[in-house]
Amino acid sequence: MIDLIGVPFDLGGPVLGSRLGPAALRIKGLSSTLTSLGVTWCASEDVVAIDYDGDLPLPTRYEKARNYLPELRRRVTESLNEGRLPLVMGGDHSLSIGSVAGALTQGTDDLAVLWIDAHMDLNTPDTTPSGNLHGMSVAGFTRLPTKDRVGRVRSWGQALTEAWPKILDETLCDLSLPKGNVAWIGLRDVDEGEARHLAEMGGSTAWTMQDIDRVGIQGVFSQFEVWLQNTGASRLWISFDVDVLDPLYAPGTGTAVRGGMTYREGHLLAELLSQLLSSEKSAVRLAGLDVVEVNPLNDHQGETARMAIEWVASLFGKTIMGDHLTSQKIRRMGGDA
Ligand SMILES: [Mn+2]
Repeated sequence: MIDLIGVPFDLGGPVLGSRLGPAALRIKGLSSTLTSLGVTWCASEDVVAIDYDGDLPLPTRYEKARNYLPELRRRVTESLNEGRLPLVMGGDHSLSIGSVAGALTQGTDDLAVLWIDAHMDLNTPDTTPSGNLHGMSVAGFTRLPTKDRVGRVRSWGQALTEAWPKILDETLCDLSLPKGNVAWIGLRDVDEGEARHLAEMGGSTAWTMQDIDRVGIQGVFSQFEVWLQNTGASRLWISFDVDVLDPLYAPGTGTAVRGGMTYREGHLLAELLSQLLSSEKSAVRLAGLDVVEVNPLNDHQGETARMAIEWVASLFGKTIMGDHLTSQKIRRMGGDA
């Protein structure tokens, strides 16, 4: 049973509109797609209300994030305690501080996070060029330390310096993900500070678009499987930012970067994950899933929301032939399946 948890919050990023992401995913048929795959689901109320118009200054945005993130952790925890699988619909990527915090309540060392994104989201208050929380999520749930003073020239510096530890303390309590348990796939827009931070992330590993160009998704995935096994993790949280796809396929997002995955590369990744996480040979199971940064205001006729739903369907086992057709085909070929 999947819990669909909506997070209509977009104040973690510079471009507003992903607050409409959960609505777009619902309208384009996320739940009916799950039903068609035989997956049962349970709709839950949105974690946060859209109780503001337009834009808000960064200090107010931090306060708003501080309010909703502990509530998201509570919802995800509740879902996992009930033995269900949380599917968190964003909203911007800052929500992962809350969703991963929820997964951490079930154990820390046995959890790994797969960050499928054009961006690392590994800035700390002293390295972020913009002050936007959606670029700091991984640094947040791994509790990466802030080393330097935040530059005084930045108007939001003081507010972020004060808000950041409060956000983390109130959302994560004393939990954090082991620094070696993060894998990135699809990177192509990395800040200087984030690249430096990777060296402090233990065995965490990043596969960029160049790696995908060189060895293909299949090659990257094989390396990821070895990495995952070496972490010793038995639960995988997948955080899927739609901007990992090229803007040709996913224009409806806030921080689109060209040179991304093709539609088929994205699907092959989902299909390989599906096989791994459902295989009897694998000890790793899916802990939960974020689908973030769908921004209907930048979209063309809902195609990004539709792409995200199709990606989720592949992750949950949809194949081109379908299991039924596949076994028919094997029988036709003389096999006895
Ligand atoms: Mn991103």
